[in-house]
Amino acid sequence: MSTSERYNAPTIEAKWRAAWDEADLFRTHNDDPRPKYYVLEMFPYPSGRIHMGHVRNYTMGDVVARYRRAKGYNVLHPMGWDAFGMPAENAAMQNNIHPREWTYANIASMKKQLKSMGLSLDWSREFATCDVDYYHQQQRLFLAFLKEGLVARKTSKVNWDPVDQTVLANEQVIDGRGWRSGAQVEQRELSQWFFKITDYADDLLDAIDGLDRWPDKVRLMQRNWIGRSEGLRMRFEMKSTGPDGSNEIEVFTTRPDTIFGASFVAVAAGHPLAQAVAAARPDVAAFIEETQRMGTSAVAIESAEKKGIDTGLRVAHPFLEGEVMPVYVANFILMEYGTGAIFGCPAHDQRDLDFALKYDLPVITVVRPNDADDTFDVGVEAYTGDGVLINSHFLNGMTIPDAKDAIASRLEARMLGNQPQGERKVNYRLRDWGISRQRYWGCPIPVIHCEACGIVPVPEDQLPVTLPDDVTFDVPGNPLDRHPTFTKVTCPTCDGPARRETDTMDTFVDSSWYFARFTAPDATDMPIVPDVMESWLPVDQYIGGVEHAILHLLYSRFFMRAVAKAGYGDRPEPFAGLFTQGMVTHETYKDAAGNWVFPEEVVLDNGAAVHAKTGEPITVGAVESMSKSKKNVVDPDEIISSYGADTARWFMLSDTPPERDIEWTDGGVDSAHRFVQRVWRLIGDAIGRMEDPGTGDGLALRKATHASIRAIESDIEGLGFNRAVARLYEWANVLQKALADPATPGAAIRESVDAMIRCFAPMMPHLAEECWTAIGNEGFAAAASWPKVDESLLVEDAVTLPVQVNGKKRAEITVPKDAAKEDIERAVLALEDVQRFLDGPPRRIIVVPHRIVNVVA
Ligand code: ANZ
Ligand code: ZN
Repeated sequence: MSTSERYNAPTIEAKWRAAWDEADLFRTHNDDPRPKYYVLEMFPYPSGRIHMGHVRNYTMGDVVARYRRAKGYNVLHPMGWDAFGMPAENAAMQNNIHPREWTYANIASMKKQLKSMGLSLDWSREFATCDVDYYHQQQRLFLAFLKEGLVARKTSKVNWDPVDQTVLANEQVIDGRGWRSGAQVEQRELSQWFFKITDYADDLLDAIDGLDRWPDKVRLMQRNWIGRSEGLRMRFEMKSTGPDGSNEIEVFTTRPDTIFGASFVAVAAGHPLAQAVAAARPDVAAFIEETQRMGTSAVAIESAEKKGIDTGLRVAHPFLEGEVMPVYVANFILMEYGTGAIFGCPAHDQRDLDFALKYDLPVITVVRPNDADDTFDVGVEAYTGDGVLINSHFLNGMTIPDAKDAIASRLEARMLGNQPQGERKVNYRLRDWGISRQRYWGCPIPVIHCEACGIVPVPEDQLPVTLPDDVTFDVPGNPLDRHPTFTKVTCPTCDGPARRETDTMDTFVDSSWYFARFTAPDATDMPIVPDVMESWLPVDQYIGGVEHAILHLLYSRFFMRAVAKAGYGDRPEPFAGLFTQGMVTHETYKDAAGNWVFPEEVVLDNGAAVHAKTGEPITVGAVESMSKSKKNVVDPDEIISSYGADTARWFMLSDTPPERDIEWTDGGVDSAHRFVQRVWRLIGDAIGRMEDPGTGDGLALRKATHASIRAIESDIEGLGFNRAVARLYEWANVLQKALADPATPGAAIRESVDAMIRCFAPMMPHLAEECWTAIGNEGFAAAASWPKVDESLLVEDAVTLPVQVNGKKRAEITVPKDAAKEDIERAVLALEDVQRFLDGPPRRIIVVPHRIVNVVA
């Protein structure tokens, strides 16, 4: 095919995808002797259609996969489906379609879409977590964990939605009501299954230090989630016996140094003492009810007004003879943390201060900043910084750590009743992982309840416990509960009648080991083949959304520790490298009536936005993450079928650093598409010149070629895709200039073109194949090696320019001496150190050749 024709992406792309499939190019073999590289993108939930977030995520992963393949690695790049979960059941309820049917139909259509992106995936390893084969193996893992003592059955308080008949997470309780049903949520005691992730709290925390290819923010989020705090458990003596018969209240504090600033004690609404007081005090009972209705999510607690009610009980101050403090029930104390009780020191804790101001409790400053004097007094803002103790008797003049130590030592040495009054204690915010869900569309928990024998694991030879097909969704609740035969079983131990567990597993369980299963997806006799898993893990590069920064990653880290304990291979850290990509954003549009309008329905009329059909004016709103509810979405299918996948991929990689949000604009897509066409023409022009002897040495072009290869490889390795893209624009300009010069020898042109195709192949793989064939190369560009850099050509011919933003030097950039202004501009804007100071496009860029670049933000 001649390159003088316009490049017809949709047709050409389909041809190459068929050719790759035909050649089975991306199938990975476990016994391949080359060094391994495992790149993985977080697998999608089969909602039905891919969105631009997927396109961005999978494009990045594909660039890495294709690059590493070219570098000689045996690359594992698999794909599957995170396929259990509520949406399938909702669809069943609303549309009367079986969750299985709905899910597999969605998988089929999304797979088609993913295929149209030209991703170099090993589809032979594909599975869905709702495949019986997968959840069978997951049941095996559950039983292995159970055997190892990593699973516990505990009763716990849960938020119960009486209409949907299901447990709700704290986040699903909004103003005391279920997020879906709107029903008043009840607190219920429920027996549930837990994975004992807290056994690994210290290990999970300590090992974060070793995750040096994870973003700092994610490591911090994990640390905070585990929330290790060193403190003191201390007991306050009550002045009179409580209605529950208690004579003391135990609190957990991380600031025992502030004890002389204590002015009250408070317990959680769920604390036994509060419950006992409520029995005789309707006002306390009403307060407790109100508090529990508010919901117990951290956000609800942080944002609610700090309120309490005096129980009338009093406790003695441990160091001030005769001093007593009131005991409150307060709405900001969590029952699930520490002991569910605190002492309040208003001067040094904002919540306590808000509370004290409301209820007129004393505020005694006991720590002053290092640079203040002893008259320091907090006003309406608690002082939580470093400092020196004041107003604190024997602690006066001490640092905070010394004072903490002094109080701990004294209380440890003093008896209250027959135990020391204080005990140093490490507390974790991390809770055991409750995995029970009262739902149908999940992995059945493989146990049986027998009156005589108790909990009996389903024997290995009776696995898998499969989900029955004949279920109904016409009434709320778990269909498994009311299934006539699923629940009725014979006890494997005593042969008596027994009942099958009807809870299914949290879908986070499914995604906690799929990356390990990809290494040997067809193993039927075990979930994970240890030596195969160990040969592939850790994943070298994991890419996904930051919304999974906590739970999914932490659960997976726990899981691999549990897997090791269960004897399935020792790779405690599943992800060596983690990258969290930014969102895809778009302008939002509203019509005169205030309804959201899709971008495709908006056209410009004399510069003003109007509705394409009705012509009525459209208000252009903020640029926000694409979301169905605001309709500011662009369908990947539309883009791919009209411009081709390479355009979509190129756009996703251009201009914006991958960790930042990228704004989807028509202009951006057009310019990506123009570049695809331009490369095609450029290669065509080059073909006509490749046999020319030329009169020059071609050295300038050769140097530019090799400098570009080196830059692009380091950009891709650092996941700086936008910088690699900028390099390719620059390179195309250099090549174009060289072509215009009749002195340039064909050999240098051939070298440059050949290398350029190899370098953009990871990003625009279809165009690469077409160009590859056009210049007469054999085989596939996708199977070609990365070009070798001739180091001797890398020296000189480059200048380093300082880059200023608003007059301040922020970066440096090295460019070819004869680089075009627009290339320098593009390269400068791609610099992270420049991006950081920009809030959108700059107002002006001034390039003074060979001297300096000035960006006006
Ligand atoms: C007295 C005190 C004085 C406190 C002071 C803080 C500042 P972290 O770091 O998160 O572990 N606390 C303890 N248990 C609680 C519960 N169940 N619900 C709500 N708050 C609770 O925080 C520990 C601190 O949080 C503890 O130290 C306690 O208040 C409070 F100037 O004790 B502190
Ligand atoms: Zn039995």
